Amino acid sequence: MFDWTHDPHRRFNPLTREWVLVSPHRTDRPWQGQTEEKAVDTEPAYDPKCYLCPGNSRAGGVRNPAYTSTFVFDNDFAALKPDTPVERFDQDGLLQAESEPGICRVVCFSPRHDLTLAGMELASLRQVVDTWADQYAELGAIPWVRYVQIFENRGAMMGASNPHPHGQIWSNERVPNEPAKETQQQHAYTTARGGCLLCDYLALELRDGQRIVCQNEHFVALVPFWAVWPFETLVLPRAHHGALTDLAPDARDGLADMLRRLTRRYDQLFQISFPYSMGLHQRPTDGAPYPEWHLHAHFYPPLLRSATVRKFMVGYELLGQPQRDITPEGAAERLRALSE
Ligand code: H2U
Ligand code: ZN
Repeated sequence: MFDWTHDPHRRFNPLTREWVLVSPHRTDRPWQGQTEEKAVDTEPAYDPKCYLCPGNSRAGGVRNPAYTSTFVFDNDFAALKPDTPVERFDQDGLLQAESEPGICRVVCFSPRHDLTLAGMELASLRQVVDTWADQYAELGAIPWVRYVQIFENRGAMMGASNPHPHGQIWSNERVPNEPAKETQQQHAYTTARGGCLLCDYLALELRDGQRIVCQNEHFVALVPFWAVWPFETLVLPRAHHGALTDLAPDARDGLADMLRRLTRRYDQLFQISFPYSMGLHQRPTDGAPYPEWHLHAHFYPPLLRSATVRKFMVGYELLGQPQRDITPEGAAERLRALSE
């Protein structure tokens, strides 16, 4: 008899059409490989050497204002530039390249150097949500900007350059790979079956319950059935909204509350300020309506079994397909057991 909690199997991600291998029987295998340094989290409220703290100078000499809530500025080392000249290259369809204009910004979540999303007050988190919504609207309104990617790299393990609470926004002319796959898949689902892929998925998860982590009136956090990272989560609005700008004030409060509750749970899992990459996926901003698009946030944390042992995406993951040991249901159960 096949046992889903023990026997190897693969699961389908309907947002990307990709499969993930699940090998639950391996969860107890020994680990003698690399361990991470356990981060010591004693940051001052203000760091005179931090390039994100209020009033300090950034690389290149610009001085930050004495900001008191959120603060947005153009990235001094932007990966994309708005005035990139238009160029295209195509050799036999095998060598293709095209110029890519874009705008990159940095968003400081708080003037306090020592805070994280988990430690911020609800009202300040709501400011972050409003700032993201305003940036999505402002950048998305630029005629050539077709996609606005809001994200946060949290923790040195994820490549964050600074503990000061901040995220980034990259907006560019062509929809990047991940949201392009999701656009295609949500559209195909609506065309074939009517309804919305993520509305239907959320209804199913709420009936089932075993992958739900926490919920409030407006948002639900769950470990998706097809999660790749051990403690990956998906944050979904209960109502069908395609972008942050569609959220009414009470739903924005709901998102702020969900971010706080989820990150507080994460911090308790291994008793450290939990590293992750998180980002919002919203409808493209090329002017088409995208009625099938359902706003959501992905959290991709790298840690596997403790503060010092991380999941590597190597070998079979790189060459074959992603693989996980602990089941999504087991991960959800552990996250659910923690307090907020
Ligand atoms: P990360 O921690 O996710 O790398 O984000 C910090 C960003 O801040 C990074 O993209 C930018 C870097 O380019 N930055 C500035 O814009 N100005 C500075 O003075 C230093 C860092
Ligand atoms: Zn700082």
